Amino acid sequence: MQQADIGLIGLGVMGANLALNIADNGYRVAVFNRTVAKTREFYEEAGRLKDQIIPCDTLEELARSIRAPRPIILMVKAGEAVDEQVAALKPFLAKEDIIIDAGNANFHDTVRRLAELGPNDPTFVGMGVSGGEEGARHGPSIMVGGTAESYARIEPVLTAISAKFEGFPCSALLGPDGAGHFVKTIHNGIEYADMQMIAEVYGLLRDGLGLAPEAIGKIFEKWNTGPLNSYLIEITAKVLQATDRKTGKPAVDVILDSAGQKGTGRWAAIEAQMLGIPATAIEAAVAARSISSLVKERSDASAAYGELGSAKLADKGLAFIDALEEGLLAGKIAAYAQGFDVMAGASKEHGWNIPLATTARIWRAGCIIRSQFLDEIAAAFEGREGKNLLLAPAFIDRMKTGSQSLRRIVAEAALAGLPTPALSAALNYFDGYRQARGSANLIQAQRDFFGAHGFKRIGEEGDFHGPWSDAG
Ligand code: NBP
Repeated sequence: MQQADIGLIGLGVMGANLALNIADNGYRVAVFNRTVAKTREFYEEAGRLKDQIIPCDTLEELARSIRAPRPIILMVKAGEAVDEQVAALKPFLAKEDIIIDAGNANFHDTVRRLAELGPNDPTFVGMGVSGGEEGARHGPSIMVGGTAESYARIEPVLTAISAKFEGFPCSALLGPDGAGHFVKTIHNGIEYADMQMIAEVYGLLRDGLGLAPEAIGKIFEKWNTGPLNSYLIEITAKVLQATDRKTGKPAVDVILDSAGQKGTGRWAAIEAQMLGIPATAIEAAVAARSISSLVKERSDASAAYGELGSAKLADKGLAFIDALEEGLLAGKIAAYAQGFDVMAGASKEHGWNIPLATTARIWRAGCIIRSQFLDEIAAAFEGREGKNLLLAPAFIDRMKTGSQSLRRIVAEAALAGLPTPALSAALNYFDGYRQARGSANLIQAQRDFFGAHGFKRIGEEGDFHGPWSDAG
């Protein structure tokens, strides 16, 4: 039998769809799943693509079914499952083979896995994949970390299966070892912030303006034709206009207000903190999910405190809805500026050389945060890699007006007692970032007072101590 071009382990939601995508693009793919029955089921349901698929019951059979040197994609649960699969696979692989971990790995694990490989072990590539089930099947965004040689060998298949933005493939090598998984982590962090800000605006429209889901859905639908145009706004419009089959009520009204998280958003916030780079909108979004999970406590607190704000927005004019659109975009710009800054910082710290313009480019299609807006971000980073997005001329103009709307909606929401953690964080980041003289002079003085940490003086080199003992 003709051998496969590539192997894939893990036929869950993502793996099965990725395998079909590979087969659909004319490549022969050998597949293996821990639960063998799933492999058979997958193969039987592959329809016209069956000829391109080689189902394997063992890893040995999988290795034998792929033409050497073998590229093998791992699409299993992140964590121990990856270590187990790598260990189980190694005896059947050669030095020239490549194991590609396509799950949502923590980049520290990717770096460790690479370091653990011996001189005769296969190469390891850490590959972030975004786009969910649909993306995996018809074109995800693919963020690769590895050597240029490994990427050159897998590039044709990755280019073929990736999403395309105006013909441009959304797959790229973003740096060595953990760079691809790191970028995927930050992608997810930005996704958290984006989703949270959208949810906050929905909350203001629902609780502040008293609009029904369908009407809010129509507003998002309209926004999706403007500068906010994106996959997340598009699905939000659809979700808000969907009806629950069981009750006939709007679907969102029967869904518990408690959002889960698998950890990638939290990793993004942790990495930002570790690097000392502000990512407050991402952090706020992660914390908002944690607060959302406190269903019983929130209910108790609601009863204990009652309404402290007006609970309704004072400004109910149509202009306020326009301000929400512009403010949401401004919040989004600040959140993306943070995410890209974290990538620039990590790139420097780990010597990755992550190309930010390319990263924005491969997020324009296929992934969950895909949007036209990312095309503008890519253009903004062209020739000014590593600089904060808020200093890009095109974004300065936008933020000058957009921040005023963001300020207005955050202020109104605060007076109404309605939470906007991510939008507020974005606004405060923007205001802090553009303040030439902040208030940290006092922090320096306090630190020197209680810990003799010393401080820097304006316009003078060296460390100084304050006259605190004179102050009594
Ligand atoms: P699923 O839960 O649908 O599938 C998990 C797969 O991992 C199954 O094939 C399962 O095999 C296999 N597996 C597990 Br669980 N433990 C294993 C082990 N110890 N050894 C070997 N195989 C094991 O997950 P999924 O949604 O397809 O996600 C796969 C990866 O892709 C994860 O890292 C996830 O974070 C990432 N990801 C998911 C999405 C998404 O939208 N779902 C998007 C982007 C990335 P079994 O059939 O024997 O249980």
